[in-house]
Amino acid sequence: MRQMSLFEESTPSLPVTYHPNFLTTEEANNLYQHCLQLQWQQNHIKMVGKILPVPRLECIYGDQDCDYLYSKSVLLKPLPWTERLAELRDKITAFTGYKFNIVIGNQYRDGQHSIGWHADNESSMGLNPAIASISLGASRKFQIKPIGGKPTDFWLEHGSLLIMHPGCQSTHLHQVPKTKKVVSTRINLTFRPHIGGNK
Ligand SMILES: O=C(O)CCC(=O)C(=O)O
Repeated sequence: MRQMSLFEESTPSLPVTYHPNFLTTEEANNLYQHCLQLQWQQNHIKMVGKILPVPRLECIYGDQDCDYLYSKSVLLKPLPWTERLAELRDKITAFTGYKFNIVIGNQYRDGQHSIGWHADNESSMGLNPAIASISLGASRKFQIKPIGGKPTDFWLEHGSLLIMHPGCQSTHLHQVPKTKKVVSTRINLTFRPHIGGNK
């Protein structure tokens, strides 16, 4: 297993590392085609007394009994790992040393698809989870900031891996903002641990 230094290939003050060529272009192209066939769903979220569509499509694959509830209103129930997703999970574990039980997919079909400022701090992932994020398709701006601080921007490219290391979700928020620019589809896969329960 390859040992990584925490801030390799990234901004030294942030608890993330960015690996732009984690997958070759051919691997990324093939994986993108596979991901288009996954079971994407339009979920709805309860916010300020309203039920609103989540501004992106989502899917989840993973181990049995690893249901994932976020924002106290969206419950994702994993389908069994596909062979390709399980292979990718194992490749990321071999690279990082981190283990994962689920992968949540986000599909951003245009610039209005987005995810707002948040931390992935659901207790079902345990304390201080590491989250590994693969990007496929169009590049989108990803922003991360210390809570109460200023954002740093990354352009997450086709075939890249961004790792949010343990502690990141307690100290930092991140988002993929909307954009008025014309952008084609981007798929994001976040590999996460799961310790049971869905709270
Ligand atoms: O699409 C991305 O790069 C970020 C996804 C994300 O923030 C999340 O799933 O919590």
